[in-house]
Amino acid sequence: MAKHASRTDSVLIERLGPLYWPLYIALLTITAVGTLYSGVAMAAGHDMHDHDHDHAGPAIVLQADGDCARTGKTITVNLGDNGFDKRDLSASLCDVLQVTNTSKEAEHVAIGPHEKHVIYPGYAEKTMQPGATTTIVLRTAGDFEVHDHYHDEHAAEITIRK
Ligand SMILES: [Cu+2]
Repeated sequence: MAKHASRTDSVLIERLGPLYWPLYIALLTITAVGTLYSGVAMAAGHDMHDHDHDHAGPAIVLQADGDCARTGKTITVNLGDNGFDKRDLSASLCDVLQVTNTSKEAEHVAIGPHEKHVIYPGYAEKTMQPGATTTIVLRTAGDFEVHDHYHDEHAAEITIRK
């Protein structure tokens, strides 16, 4: 009797076994695609933008994509009383963004949305008096908003390619 029962069990397992394979593969695929997607989204800076207005969590600390021992071209932008004189910037990794306060008031260049600045590697936010220049080595690639924290309606977009 016992012999018969165990035989039935093994037949059952043999029959059910193949059914689990598609499920197992589907699960693996979903996990792999999910991991890939979140990596790509983070690199492109998209995920941050979509969720920043919904909640205020801890600041996002970006990792550098390069040490930028050698820097590329310098992109100069003026931040005046009406905001940035260039609002759609494109750069390559390790280029240098140089923002000069040409307005009559103190300014403060921040990266990311006003509600949730990102911590950009090598850049410490600080107040710029009229005439002062802030220099940012573009060590992390992605699409970012750059804004004047004291007049947050003054913003520009920058795309940094690897
Ligand atoms: Cu801000």
